[in-house]
Amino acid sequence: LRGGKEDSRGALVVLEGLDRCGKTTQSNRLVANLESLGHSAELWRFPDRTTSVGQMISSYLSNKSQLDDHTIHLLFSANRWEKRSLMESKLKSGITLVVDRYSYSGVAFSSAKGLDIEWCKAPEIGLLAPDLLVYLDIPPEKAAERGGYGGERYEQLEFQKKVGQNYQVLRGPTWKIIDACSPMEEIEEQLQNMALDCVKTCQEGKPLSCLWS
Ligand code: DGP
Ligand code: NA
Ligand code: NA
Repeated sequence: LRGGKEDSRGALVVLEGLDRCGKTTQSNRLVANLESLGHSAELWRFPDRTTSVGQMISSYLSNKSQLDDHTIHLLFSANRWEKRSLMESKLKSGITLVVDRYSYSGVAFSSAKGLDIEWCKAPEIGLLAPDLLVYLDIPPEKAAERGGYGGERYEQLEFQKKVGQNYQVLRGPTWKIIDACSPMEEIEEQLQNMALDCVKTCQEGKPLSCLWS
């Protein structure tokens, strides 16, 4: 059957936000909810620490290695590029991908160190653009109160404040904002409704596009 649901693609759904905004919990729930409604869905996250590039990133984040700010920026980007073709083939096979962090983290975190924002965006050009980008909005002070940070390199209030400002600079009209201080069940429901709309649009033939669009 051509032109029907059988050959429709999956949606690329990205969740962004400060550390401790609840992204990881919500992306897990979203995948479970989509699957229980009969959609094929997978949870992805960046950085993907399982690859060799990902292991360099993980070592840097846990302060076991030091790297120049530009170098680590390009490694984070390379980590997304090494998954790009798999990402495209999964989407084309009809699987919806729920991605915990993506290029927007790349730019917001690296530019918080003072790197030029356009320079930060450049290596992300050509990666797949999300069909839905959800920002879980939390004041940095509130995020810091949530059981404390885990002690990785960027998990400090002053740094997270800068990251939050950079997300504001990046924010475009297509971003969907959810108040991350709402009850968890409400966030889950809002996110599910947004994702279901998006999955439908993709099934109906919305083409894949690339960053930065
Ligand atoms: P997570 O595994 O989601 O806790 O992410 C690890 C940390 O790395 C978190 O503080 C956010 C940050 N991060 C994620 N992606 C990027 C990126 O592309 N570039 C930079 N500089 N930092 C990132
Ligand atoms: Na973290
Ligand atoms: Na996370």
